[in-house]
Amino acid sequence: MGEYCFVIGEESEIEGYVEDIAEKLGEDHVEIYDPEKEKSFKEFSRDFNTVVGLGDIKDEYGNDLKRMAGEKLVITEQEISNVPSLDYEEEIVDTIYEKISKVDEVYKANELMEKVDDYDTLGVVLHDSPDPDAISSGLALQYLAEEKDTEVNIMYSGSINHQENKALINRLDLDLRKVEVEKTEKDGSTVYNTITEEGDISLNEFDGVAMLDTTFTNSKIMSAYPEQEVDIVIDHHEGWENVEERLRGFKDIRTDRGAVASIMADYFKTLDIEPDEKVATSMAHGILTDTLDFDPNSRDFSTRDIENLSYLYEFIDRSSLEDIRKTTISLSTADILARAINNREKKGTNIYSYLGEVEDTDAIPQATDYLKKLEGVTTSITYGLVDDRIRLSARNSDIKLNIGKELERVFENGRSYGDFSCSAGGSSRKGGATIPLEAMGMIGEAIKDGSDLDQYESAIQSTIETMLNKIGSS
Ligand SMILES: [Mn+2]
Repeated sequence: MGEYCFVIGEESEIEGYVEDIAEKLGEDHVEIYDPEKEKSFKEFSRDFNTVVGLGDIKDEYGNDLKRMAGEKLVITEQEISNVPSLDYEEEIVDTIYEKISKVDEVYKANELMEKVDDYDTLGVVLHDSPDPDAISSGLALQYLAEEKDTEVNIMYSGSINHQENKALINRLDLDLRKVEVEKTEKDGSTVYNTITEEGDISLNEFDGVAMLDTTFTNSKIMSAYPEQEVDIVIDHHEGWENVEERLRGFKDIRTDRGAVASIMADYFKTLDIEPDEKVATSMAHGILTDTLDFDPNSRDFSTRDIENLSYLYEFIDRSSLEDIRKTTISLSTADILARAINNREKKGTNIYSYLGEVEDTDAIPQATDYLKKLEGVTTSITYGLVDDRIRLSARNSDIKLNIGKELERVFENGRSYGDFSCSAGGSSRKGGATIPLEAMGMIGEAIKDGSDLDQYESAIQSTIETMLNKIGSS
């Protein structure tokens, strides 16, 4: 099913550009209505988010076009007539594309607000040990939800250790709920309890559940609710395939974005709601952190992320943002960075490092960035043991290598892991993987039986390293 349905006016000059526009929008997302072949337009268009009418509305068919596309969107030839000349094909395609993608954002933003309006209370789950992007996106949703009198509770599990996160929370006095996930065996099956400092909490007590900046695999809270369906998902990560049955409402995944905070900024802009200083400052910090200050060697981001940052700058408190960003490295992070250096293994221009048990998960990507800076390194990978899983992060600047795809190949397709699924992926420049210990055969068995983890560390390390040695070998 396509997302966009195109209706093209008779003898329209725009027709010549349709193919290029469709390619830009992603051909899977576009279908063109053919009045000769198809069922009635009304029936045909029902399945689409966006109906785009393209053509000349001055001619007789123009009225039909308007009627057919209804309220949704009609782009007329007159509207693009200010494009200098029809020779500027690319410019015409871009103009039309921009109009179409913006209208989609209007729908998305309105759809989100309608969805939020359905609930009196909304539980918002962030990824474990949330980073500034996750935290600020939670705040942004909370702020937007106030418009609908919906109460938002922002929850996370793991810890907030990263120096910049602590500064963000303290300086802006943010209110997040830390949730401990306790695993117990009862009558042969696993039971999870989710507990906060104020007592037990259950996702079921909220009218709606949202996930921000996290997939199912990166949230311990969600793993405690394997049956839980989710009402609102906003994310920029891969990994949303094969979970459709758990999503029952609003879904906005934009993998070309550097930060979820940037998607949230789109909503503010589109809905014409101004963020307050606290929300805007956190969001700016979220975008800057997730894009590593727009470092083209490290992260993927789009020009929209930059536009959104400058939009947020109108509302931020500059001195707070400065304070948050110039905080020093915490001792626990420094310790992880030291381990990354000490345990490094160099294979050609690749560098790997096992970080041991890691509590401060934010330190893992920081360690990867750090190793990447070493002379002669094109690809850096660090991994650490976080509770019962290995968390791995990768950075790459070797243009011959797509590290996200390689991790996916090595850890997902190459698994012999029974029922336990690893998640792995990313882009050409950065990637990550989560590998449950249970997936690691003998090691998993032994650890489940309660054996001391220490004696398996070298086995874990060599297992992962064997996998990593396959990178770039296909
Ligand atoms: Mn993010």
